[in-house]
Amino acid sequence: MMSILSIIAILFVLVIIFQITTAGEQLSGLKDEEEEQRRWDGIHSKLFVAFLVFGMIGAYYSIASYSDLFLPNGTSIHGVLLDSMMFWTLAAILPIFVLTHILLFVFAYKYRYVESRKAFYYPHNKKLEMIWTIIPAIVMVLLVAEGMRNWFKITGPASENALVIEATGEQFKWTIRFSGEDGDLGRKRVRQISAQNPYGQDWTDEANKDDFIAATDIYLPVDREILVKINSHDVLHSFFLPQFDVKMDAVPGIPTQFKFTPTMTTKEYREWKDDPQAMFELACTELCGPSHWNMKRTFFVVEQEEYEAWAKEQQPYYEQMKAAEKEAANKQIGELLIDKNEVADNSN
Ligand SMILES: [Cu+2]
Repeated sequence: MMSILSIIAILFVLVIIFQITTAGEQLSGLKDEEEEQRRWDGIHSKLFVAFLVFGMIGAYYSIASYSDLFLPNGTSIHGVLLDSMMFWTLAAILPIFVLTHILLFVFAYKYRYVESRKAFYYPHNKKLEMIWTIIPAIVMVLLVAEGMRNWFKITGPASENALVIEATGEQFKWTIRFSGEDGDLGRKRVRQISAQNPYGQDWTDEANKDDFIAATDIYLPVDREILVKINSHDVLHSFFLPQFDVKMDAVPGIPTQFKFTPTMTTKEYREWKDDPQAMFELACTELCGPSHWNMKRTFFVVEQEEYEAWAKEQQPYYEQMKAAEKEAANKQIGELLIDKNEVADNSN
């Protein structure tokens, strides 16, 4: 036992001697390291400035060269409001963004380590803190207040003259129901959903009987307020009309709505875009499953008279359903008659 302890003690002393003899070397190594560190500090501080310059050029270049791909100017009344909000938000943020980034990167260069310079201790400045708290707070309140004002315009109750339509999202299509001649969308009940009544329209509500579902083409009148009631049958979808700055989630069990007024017909839009094939689009903008891409529809915006003529041609879903029921009943009667004749033939 003693021998083991002796060996450990000797080893311990040896380690101490080794440490003392190499301390000098380690100190000089530290000095080299410190010099190396300073050299890199200098390089880093210059790289900060280079990053600032290239970053700013890159940001400008990307805005300039991709601005064609940005959303088109609002072709609806509230779209113009949203665009102006976007403009004022950027007008408030951009100068501050540029200024603070210049200070951030230039200061990293300007105040890099210099041996002869000593750091200046500057812990507190009440005035400065007041300025950078109060001014952004006022700007934020103004931007949010304007946002709330526009939000209530978009989601608030529709005017008397508004056209009420309903968009139902499901995997993987949009169904657009129009309120028909009475201007009222009929009630729906989840429990009434069946193969013959896929949207659960309540046939005891008279308002349902003239509601029609747009089969292929969708027509909307120009310069008239349109209230879209949005809902979903299965998962989350999102009702998106990019050219009209309309976007609202379709949430199963929670009806949402969006009010907008198109100010440009498809014809005018085509002339404006200089593209005779240009169409207004409806898309789903919530990744909702494997055929999400397939939830696209196109639609026409036309003058009120043309819209009315189109709406008159549409057959209400109720009539379609009754016709199908009648046809099925006739077929059944036909089959029964054939059966009866066969029985009569056989007995002869
Ligand atoms: Cu979807």
